[in-house]
Amino acid sequence: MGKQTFYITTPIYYPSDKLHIGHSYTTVICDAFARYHRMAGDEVLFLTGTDEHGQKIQRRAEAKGVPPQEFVDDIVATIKDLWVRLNISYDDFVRTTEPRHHRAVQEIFRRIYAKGDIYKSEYEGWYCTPCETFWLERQLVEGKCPNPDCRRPVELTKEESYFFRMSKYAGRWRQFIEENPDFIQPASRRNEMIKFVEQGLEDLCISRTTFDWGIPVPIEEPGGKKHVIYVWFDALTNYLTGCGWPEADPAKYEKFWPADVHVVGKEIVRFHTIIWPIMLMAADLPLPKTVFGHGWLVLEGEKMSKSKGNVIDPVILCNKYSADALRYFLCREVVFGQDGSYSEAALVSRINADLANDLGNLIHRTQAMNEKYFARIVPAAAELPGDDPVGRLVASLKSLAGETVAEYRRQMEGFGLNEALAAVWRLLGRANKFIDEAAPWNLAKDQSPAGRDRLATVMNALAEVIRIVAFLIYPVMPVTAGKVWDQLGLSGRGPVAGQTLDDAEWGKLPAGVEFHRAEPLFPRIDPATLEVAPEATPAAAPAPAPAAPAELDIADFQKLDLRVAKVLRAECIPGTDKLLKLQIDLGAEQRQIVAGIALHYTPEELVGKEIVVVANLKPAKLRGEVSQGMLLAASTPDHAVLSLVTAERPVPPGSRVK
Ligand code: ME8
Repeated sequence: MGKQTFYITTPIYYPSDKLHIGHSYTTVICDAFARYHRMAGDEVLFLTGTDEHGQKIQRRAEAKGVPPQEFVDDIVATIKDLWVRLNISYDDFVRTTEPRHHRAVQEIFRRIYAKGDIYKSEYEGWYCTPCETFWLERQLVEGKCPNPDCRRPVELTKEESYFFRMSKYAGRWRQFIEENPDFIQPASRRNEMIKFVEQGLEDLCISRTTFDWGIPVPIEEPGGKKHVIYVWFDALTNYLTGCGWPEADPAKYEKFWPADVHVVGKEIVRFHTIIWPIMLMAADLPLPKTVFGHGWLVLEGEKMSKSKGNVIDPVILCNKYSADALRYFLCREVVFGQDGSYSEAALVSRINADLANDLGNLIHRTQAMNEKYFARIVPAAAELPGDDPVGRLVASLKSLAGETVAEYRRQMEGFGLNEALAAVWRLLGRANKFIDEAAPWNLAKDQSPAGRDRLATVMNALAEVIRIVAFLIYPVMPVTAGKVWDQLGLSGRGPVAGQTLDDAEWGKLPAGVEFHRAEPLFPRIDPATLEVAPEATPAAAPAPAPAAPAELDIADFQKLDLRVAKVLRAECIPGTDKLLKLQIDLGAEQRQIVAGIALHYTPEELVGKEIVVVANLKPAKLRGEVSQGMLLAASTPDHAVLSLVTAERPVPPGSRVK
């Protein structure tokens, strides 16, 4: 039998700004499913990308004074860098500005046009640029965008446009939804979509003439008028581009289309479950099997979003806690499909409880005992008599391990990611308890052959559980799984990434492997060190300015020794989310300063910058680090934006600022 295929996609994100942990959430989850399916033996296509056209991007580029292509190129580079940091194993990345994508979009447009389902008319209605969505007058809420997460002003739009005859397909859509109850998941979103269509399906405006940052409509216009294709019509087609449609790679298309699942946030389920399937119906192409609309990561009750400015930078969290810890948190904390809150305290508590304690301790304790009792070589299990209490404990652990693998597979096949992890953690909990119940330290006192057999069987069982757990955590924590694999002396069998899940079966631990000593996987984090106490807030952490600053004599001002300094190195300080430690060159000397700017700048961005520092400030200690000076930065009143004061032209480090 040939391999099964599995085609999974993320939304393609707008490169209008750097991405935040909401976007990382979707992408990490898709990565975990992609890795799971590869390990389960499927041939996987995992697609992500960027949605680069449209009025929103064009305006952002104009505001920055750069051509749109240059604008998106810069942001796409940061997005790809983020995916490297988070170990995202995508197989392809579609940028909608690529020629292969232009061909796909123009082809689907042509096909639907040839069928008579695209026609020209006049559009008059409302447009929300941040959401890139057309709205009817009756849909607006108090004259604003009805999207509850947006509610921004809409613009009256009147222009000649092409329309997609969606209304014609309402009946077919309804029939499809009834015949394919699993197409929209979770079920609650399905009901919402049915209700939406029941209110009446309008034809959709699919071209714009008032700006030009888009894919041209592939139809000769009488007066040479230029229409560009509506950005959602363009973006949705990426899922076909990514599998080689229409002519780039027909074999790939045959193999992978229709997609197994499009994973999207709940706010864009409507585009994916109404517009997209109808586009495919009209183009006579098969429909994807599932659209999964997950919930939002919320911060203090509000959706995290770029426009609200309440976003958390995943790069900072990766640097502080490791990509695996963040990935685990995102996959475990939120029930897939529902909203979930993000807080750093919750992340730290998951690291301490689940990773340092449950997982880390099991491995550490097992390794230490194995070293003590068997000189690091994992012993073979013995046949213990049926009534042996230790034998019974091992049998029960073995049976739970088997059930866990089965439950894990079932959950992963059905998008139950956090349930799958919960099952693994139940096994870890049981294994930790098993150590206390089997008490190897007592068994070790019995030096008879029967006593040695018992001890060997217990140590073998623990190593077996750890080996199986390495498989099961791999999709979510690939680096950690690799470390566990190596620690267990299994690197000779190839990397954990190349293993197949069929080997996650009790008894497949090779004989004679050496369980190595290693650094703790996840050192415990002291929650008390989480936030910087207000009195310790260092230089440049934005503080509200006094209402009326007192006037100074020039002599007072001259007391300040302001200097230009070049940043030589920068790094995060573990246990804080705001502080960075900088080594700076002041010309005559090098110094260390600590600055509260980690939420606004990554260490890498700072290196090489010529900043301005107060050089004659008394040294202070922050989080145990000496700070010899203070850097200057400007901040908006809401602290959302922080901007370093830098030297406008290159001057030698140490130059006086007057
Ligand atoms: O909508 N919680 O792009 P986008 C969870 N270009 N997920 C979140 C989130 C949050 N707080 N914030 C964002 C677009 N996301 C279109 C998509 S697809 C053909 C075109 C995730 O940059 C979630 O997956 O606004 C959401 O759907 C997506 O990012 C929106 O990204």
